[in-house]
Formats: sequence, C-alpha cells, structure tokens
Amino acid sequence: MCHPLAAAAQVAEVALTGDLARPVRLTVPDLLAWPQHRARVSFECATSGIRHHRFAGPLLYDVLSDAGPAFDPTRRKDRMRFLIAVTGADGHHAVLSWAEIDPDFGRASVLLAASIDDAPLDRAGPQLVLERDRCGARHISGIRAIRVDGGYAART
Ligand SMILES: Nc1nc2c(c(=O)[nH]1)N[C@H]1C(S)=C(S)[C@@H](COP(=O)(O)O)O[C@H]1N2
Ligand SMILES: [Mo]
Repeated sequence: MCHPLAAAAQVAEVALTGDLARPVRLTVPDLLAWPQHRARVSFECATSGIRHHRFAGPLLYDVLSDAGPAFDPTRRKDRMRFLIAVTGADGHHAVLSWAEIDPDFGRASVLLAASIDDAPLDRAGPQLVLERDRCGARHISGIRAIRVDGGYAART
C-alpha cells in the first residue's frame, strides 16, 4: 500500500508568498478550480529551435488576485509598483510586473498551465505560459514559488 505521505510527495506544490493577504500552497489539481484557458504557443529556443505546445490552465492574474495582493484594488496607481517573481524547481526564474498581467494595463495573456500537450503537470508542477513571447525562456516549467512584492522603488 502506498503511504499517504509518499503519495503526497508525488504531487508538486507551488507556494504563493510575499505581500499577500492569503498566502497559500497550491497543487496542480487545485488550479482546476479557476476558469480554464487554452493556449497554443510556438516559441524559439536558442538551443533547440522552434517548439510548439498546447497548454491549459487558469490565468496567473486570477490565481494571484484570489491570494489578495496588498494593494487597494480600487486605486490603479497603487498596483504599479508590484512585481511577481516566478521560480522553477531548478532555480530558473523570471520577474513580471503586476501591471503586465493586469487587465487595466498590459493585459498580457499569462497562464499558470496545469497541462502541457494534454498531459497533466501534477508531478512536475505548473508552467508559466506567455502567449505573446517569441522566445521560450520565460515559459518556466516546474514552478515551485511565486512571490508578489510591492516594495519596489528605484533608488535615487
Ligand atoms: N524550470 C525551467 N523552465 C524553463 C527552462 C529552464 O531552464 N528551467 N528553460 C526555458 C527555455 S530557455 C526554453 S526555450 C523552454 C524550452 O521548452 P521546451 O522544453 O518545451 O523546449 O523552457 C523554458 N523553461
Ligand atoms: Mo531556450
């Protein structure tokens, strides 16, 4: 029989941390609770050329909004200083701005994919999908942590 802890270890978790009212750990099956979006993407890799994939999952914006970023949602100017750092299991990481994915600003289509090419990502962890990116580098796989940080200001 499979020990419950051993079974749990097969399922990757993503920690949503930082300036959030409701920090949370989510599994890939948890991501199915949000409205699902599909994306067909083609991106270029410097080493392996053009890659094509089909992804499905919630919008990063929807998942992070529900974790309660520490800004006043009625004040647009308050959101512009927030950053989102996304880190994979191997340490590969990228930083997005909140405004980049906010429907009032850059409204970029960014998914937290729960499946790739119809294969669930339960064990690997979710993948970042940026429909309009020409390069593959920000399509971070095996995401383990997403940190929201509202403390950024350029030093003068
Ligand atoms: N966790 C993690 N995700 C990653 C990378 C990485 O090194 N680690 N490389 C990126 C790069 S540079 C590319 S081109 C794509 C490659 O995606 P593919 O494996 O589908 O070709 O994954 C991206 N996601
Ligand atoms: Mo790449």
